[in-house]
Amino acid sequence: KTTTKKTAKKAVVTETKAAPSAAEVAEMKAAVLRHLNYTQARDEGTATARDWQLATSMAVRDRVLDRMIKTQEIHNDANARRLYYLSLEYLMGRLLISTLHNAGVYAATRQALDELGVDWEQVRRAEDDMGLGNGGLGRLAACFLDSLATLDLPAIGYGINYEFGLFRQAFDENGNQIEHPDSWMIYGTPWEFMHPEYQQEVQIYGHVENVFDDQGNYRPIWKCSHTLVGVPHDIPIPGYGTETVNILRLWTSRATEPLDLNAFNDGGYVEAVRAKATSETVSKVLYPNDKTENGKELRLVQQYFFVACSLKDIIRRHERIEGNGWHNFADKVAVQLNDTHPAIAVAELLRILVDEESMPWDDAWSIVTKTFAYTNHTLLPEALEKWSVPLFSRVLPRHLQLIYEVNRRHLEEVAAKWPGDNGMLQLCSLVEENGGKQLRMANLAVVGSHAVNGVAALHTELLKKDLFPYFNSLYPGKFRNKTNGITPRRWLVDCNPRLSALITETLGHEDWPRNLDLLQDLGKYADDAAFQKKFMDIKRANKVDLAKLIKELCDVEVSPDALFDVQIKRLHEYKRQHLNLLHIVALYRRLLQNPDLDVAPRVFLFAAKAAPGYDLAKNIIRAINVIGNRINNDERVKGKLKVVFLPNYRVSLAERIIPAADLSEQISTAGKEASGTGNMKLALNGALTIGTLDGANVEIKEEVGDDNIFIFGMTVDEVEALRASGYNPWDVYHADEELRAVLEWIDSDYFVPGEHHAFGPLYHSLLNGGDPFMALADFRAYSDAQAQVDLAYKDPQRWAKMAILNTARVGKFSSDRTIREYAEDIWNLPAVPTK
Ligand code: B1N
Repeated sequence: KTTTKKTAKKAVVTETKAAPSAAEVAEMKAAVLRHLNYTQARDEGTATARDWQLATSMAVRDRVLDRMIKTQEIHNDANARRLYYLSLEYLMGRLLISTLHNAGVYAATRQALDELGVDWEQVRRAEDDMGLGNGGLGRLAACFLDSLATLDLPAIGYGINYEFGLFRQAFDENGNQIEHPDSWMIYGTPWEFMHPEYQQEVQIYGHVENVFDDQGNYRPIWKCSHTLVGVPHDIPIPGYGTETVNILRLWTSRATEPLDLNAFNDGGYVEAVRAKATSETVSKVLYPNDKTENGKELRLVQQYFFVACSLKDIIRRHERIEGNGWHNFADKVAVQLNDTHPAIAVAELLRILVDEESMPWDDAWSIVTKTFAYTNHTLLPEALEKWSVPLFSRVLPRHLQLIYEVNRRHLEEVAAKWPGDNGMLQLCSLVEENGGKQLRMANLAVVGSHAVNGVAALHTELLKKDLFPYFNSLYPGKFRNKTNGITPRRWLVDCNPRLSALITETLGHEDWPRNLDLLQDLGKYADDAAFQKKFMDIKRANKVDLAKLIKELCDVEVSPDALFDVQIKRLHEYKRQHLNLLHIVALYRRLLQNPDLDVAPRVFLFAAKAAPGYDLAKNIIRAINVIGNRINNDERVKGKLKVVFLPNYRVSLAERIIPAADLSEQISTAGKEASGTGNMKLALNGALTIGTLDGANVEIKEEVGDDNIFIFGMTVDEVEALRASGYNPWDVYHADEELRAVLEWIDSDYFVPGEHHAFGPLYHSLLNGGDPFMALADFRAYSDAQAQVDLAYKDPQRWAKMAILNTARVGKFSSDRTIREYAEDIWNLPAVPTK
């Protein structure tokens, strides 16, 4: 047990906000102490960091709750149109700091804790991340919630309250990834409120019978065999600089009460409890797969469970105000599908309207398509969800029938547009017939929505041209672009207080976190030596902090004067962490051959989780760990090169790395990264991008200008052309002597003495495996671009100017801009002021 009373001097605090009033501070102090005493049952003398963290969280929570209740009242009274965001993932991270900032009590609370003698750093660190997502898709949902509330848009997020979020990552002594369960809520969380009064029952499994109803009509009836109960847990989502507090509603699965009485009477009490426990597994654990094969029954049950609970909740809310008001349902309800994970909602709403409300098909279908819109997040074929028909018909037999009927009507339209074209029918069908029959959820989502969007300009073009050309001509205008964004609150105000204070001081106002385009004005100071010094001193201070963390976590010493070169994102072949590694090994080799080589000292930082079943990704993690370790301990490189793999990448770790980054690695194979959002966070914090023309990198280049970014490698067209001409990685291997040496070195037992071909899987994927993501084809261009980076870094004025211009020019990538575009172009959603 650690107590957190501070012994040493006061920490130096850079505050963004004007100093709080004494009354505010006193009020906060009292609130924290009250919760410490009466919620945590502690006194100041015995309180742990966790006690203080909880007491502080609850003190600020109280304020937010008042506003949340008021916001909901205003939305209900105004009968406001609402946006419902359906997502299987929300990567919220920690909530204390963001809530303090958004509620406007950050400074007062910091001072209150200071006066209480509590170490803020320990309090901050005591909070577990809420890690209910895999990566970019889940974090995007979290940024969107922040922007929706900040823009006073009435919105509710729906998802699953996973008991276990994304696994915690550790490394074993051989550098291999080990997964540990993330039991983030084992001791409860201050941010969630259970609402049993709004629980929903959901039917599942069973079969369909055809029976006569009481009007003498023959109709299919779904006889379900299982019932699940969803209990909502609400998390308040306060906007920044507004009184609006929206809600994130996450469902926990429970069995129906009471226990199965037949089993109980038969002496099957334990069996009945077991069945209850099975129902409760539905919300147990987040699938840790980012774009790899899913297809598991439990995953389908999760999807249906949360979609069915959410739709019932939406309908309940609508009926409470409107009575039986289907006529204006689509006027009041907009539902956004975050990828195809909630696409079953299309069939579920149709089922409710047709089966339960006995609505004519065409009327029902019109409500469905007016209600839904779908965001596509990837073109990778392995990530496009498909459900085997036999599995689907067991879990959702009635939905299967309805989807077949949707398909029958849809294919009539297709046949009318392309008469006699069987190939077109096959492409457009909701059912894939090759191999075992499978339902194509992306096709269902496209057909069942009025708008479909990609997440960056390039991605949307490829969506229209390569993935869905036939749907694009069948439905002109349905496809739109909505370039992703990030919330500047978490990704600048909260995570980089030093830079935030400098920006506020320089611009002379605090409007920029709500209007990020105002950062443009910093451009004036890009050449100003005094400003450059302040900007780079802040970068250095952030690097000092990160260096301490690296020492703590990895026991590696790094110099804050070295170039911090970071690649932080999920581990996936298309993101090409292995291209980065090949270049590191080439640099190492150059340094061994010429110890006096004039290169700026560099620290290569990685952080990434691999899906537990993705063996090649895990082999790459091991290679980076092992090779890094060898390099770090080789005296001959004289500290010019360090390689660090920070364990357990997550939102709160990103918040430590990003403010300290000099260089941002965005090196995916062109055409494969739909957007990326880490690229935006890093640029906003003054890191320069080295990247391919992929995803949102293209738009970052447009914004910051060609002189302030390092672009290299093949374009989408060049990638396609090379593939079409028959790409053979052995050709590159034979033509590039250095690359050949690097690959053979990696495959030797130099890095793992005594173990042959420790990185065989990596070596073989790059050569005999055909190098599917063309790392070798881009190697030389990448290495040349890295040489340009080295040159630029050796010119501190030039680097400072470039870094400042990055921060100044990426205002476009605020998620406020993204959400405004969705609200205007897709949701038709007016703001409802709460002040
Ligand atoms: O979504 C992000 C984009 O910025 C990234 O480029 C994109 O890779 C990411 C199946 C996914 N696409 N698809 C997923 C996640 C979980 C899962 O089970 C697919 N994630 C993305 C935000 O648009």
